Amino acid sequence: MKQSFMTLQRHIIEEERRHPEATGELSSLLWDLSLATKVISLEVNKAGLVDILGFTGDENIHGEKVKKLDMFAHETMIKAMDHGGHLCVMASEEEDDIIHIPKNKRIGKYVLLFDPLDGSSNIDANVSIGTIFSIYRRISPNGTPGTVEDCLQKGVEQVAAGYVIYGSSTMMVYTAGEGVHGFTLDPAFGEYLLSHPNIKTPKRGKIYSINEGNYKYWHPGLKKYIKFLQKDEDPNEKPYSARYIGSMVADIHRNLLYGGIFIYPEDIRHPNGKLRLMYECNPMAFIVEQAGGRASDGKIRMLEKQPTSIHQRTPVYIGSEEDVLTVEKFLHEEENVTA
Ligand code: P6P
Repeated sequence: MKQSFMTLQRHIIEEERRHPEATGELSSLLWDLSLATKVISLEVNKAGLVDILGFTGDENIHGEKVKKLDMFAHETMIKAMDHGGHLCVMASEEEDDIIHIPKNKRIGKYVLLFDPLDGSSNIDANVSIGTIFSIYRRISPNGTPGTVEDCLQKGVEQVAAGYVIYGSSTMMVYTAGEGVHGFTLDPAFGEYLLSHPNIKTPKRGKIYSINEGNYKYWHPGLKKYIKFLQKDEDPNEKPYSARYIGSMVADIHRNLLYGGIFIYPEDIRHPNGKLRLMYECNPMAFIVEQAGGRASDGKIRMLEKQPTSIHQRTPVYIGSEEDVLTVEKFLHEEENVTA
């Protein structure tokens, strides 16, 4: 059935209409965000042409400094978001400290955390990468500058979260707590059009995504789980397929649509894994749960973890509900055995 011609803006307004108490601030915030991602998408999609377009190393044909793409994305997000009057504070993967709203700008009631360009090390290989964002209501007094505490709320307090994947097409996937919806950017006229309404992820998948190069560092329970997926013991059972792009947004987006599990575990070298809680795992967990999936650190529901620092890392097991429940069981049994 042909999708109705629904733009992201129209969709956000219709979602908002379902909440009479809504002031429209969240809608304008999401709208400003979508604008920033269109600018980033333009730059990401011409990155491969840098040498051809006359960029000489660190300067472009206008003599402007050519920035690393993730720094460009970081600065674009700040430029697009710091004057809309909807935010009291921001935090970015690219900035150690919290990012205050400029003094002469109105301070709003929301908090934005983001990874401006996750997976950017892949860009030279033309691999899909993405922007991830997470939005909270402030907890500090209205009208005052936002604080670190505003940025350290449990994931379950998020009011909206989403990602934009810059791949064969640019697509924004977001949730405001009422389902997950995907919009594909039509570059012809720069609109995000609803292409994946109300995304639901399969309860069990047939794909697992993990960097198997780290096998020797894994804990025994995880090793047993991966062998279980490879159906080592059951000659008649079809094994899961291994799919790992090495770009979190791309791996999770594929598993969201097809089903499956993405894992970046703790291991003997990194007790907290590699990925960040506040602007990678929590927003992805909100989205996956809203799509009927599950996300944890192997023990605790991801959205229930109490953050202690903006850039803290966490192990992450995320995707189809039954797959995540199964790996949690393997990890729990191993813990009991070794306890
Ligand atoms: P590894 C990309 O650098 C990233 O932050 C995520 O997007 C991705 O899932 C992960 O790291 C890949 O890490 O150690 O497997 O290369």
